[in-house]
Amino acid sequence: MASIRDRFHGAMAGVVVGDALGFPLEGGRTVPGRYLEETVPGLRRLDYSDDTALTLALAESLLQCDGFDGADMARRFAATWAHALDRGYGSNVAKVFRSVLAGVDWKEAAESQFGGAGSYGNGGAMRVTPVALWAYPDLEETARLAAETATVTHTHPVGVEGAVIQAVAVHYALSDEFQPARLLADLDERIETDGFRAKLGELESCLENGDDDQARRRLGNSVAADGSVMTAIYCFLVGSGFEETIRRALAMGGDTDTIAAMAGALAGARYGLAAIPSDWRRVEGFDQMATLGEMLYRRTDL
Ligand code: R7I
Ligand code: MG
Repeated sequence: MASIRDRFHGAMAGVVVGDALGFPLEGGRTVPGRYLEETVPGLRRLDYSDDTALTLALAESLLQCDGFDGADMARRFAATWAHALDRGYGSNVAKVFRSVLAGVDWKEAAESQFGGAGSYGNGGAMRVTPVALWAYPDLEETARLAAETATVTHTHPVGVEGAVIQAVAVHYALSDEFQPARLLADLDERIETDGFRAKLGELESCLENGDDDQARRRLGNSVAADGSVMTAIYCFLVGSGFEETIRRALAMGGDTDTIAAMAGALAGARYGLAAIPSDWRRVEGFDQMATLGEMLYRRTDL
């Protein structure tokens, strides 16, 4: 089994590998034949998208501020967005960043999204991996901090819960003796929104038959948190290694980069950095993400 240190590195690197391999496919319905075997090796660059850009910013904020500081995190997110606008950001989240840069209080900026409903997009979940590492091995701190970091842009209960579920799943994936049943039992106790409650039931039946087409239909492949977080968890739980998890996630279509980024975090946390194929390591930001994994590891007592 990979060491816990290697799994910290793997969780962070898994985000960027899934994200960068999925980015060219985002919104597509199917993966072109031999995508990983032929298309990817021929691509000159494999850039990361907003998923990794904000994961980096979130990790740096936690490390610099020694914990959650909403104003600092909001400023870093907004600066990251402004620095490279073409990384495929969600269509509405840019409004939050513009408001923050214009001096609006960070809480107000996020709360006013969608007429005050807040965003239920998967943006809070896609960037949450460093939270699980930061708080490890404290599970309840992981869940609490995940919710806090989500509210910097996503205040809708589904957007917040998506971040909590993904962080809790990374936490379980990091544990020495990972048992899927323990993760599912935890989620069964923890989930509060109707959307995720329904998806947890679907996840359990999808896991019984392992049919990816059915999983795509029943769990979703959209930018909504409750249309993608359980899909990533499904890919991780049915996949039997890092590579297989990513292949399944890429084949889900739709919000491919985010589903693969979340599934990659889980598979990286479980199988470690050493399990990531070497030709996938040339993605932009790979070393930076692995280094942040090391920095997050060093501040734990493990
Ligand atoms: O959640 P967010 O950061 O976007 C994440 C996804 C990832 O795949 C990224 O890689 C990127 O491609 O987008 O961005 P938001 O703009 O907050 O939410 C994404 C989308 O979800 C919005 O543009 C809306 O279409 C939808 N959405 C909502 N629609 C109606 N009412 C989110 N919340 C609402 C809502 O309350
Ligand atoms: Mg995406």
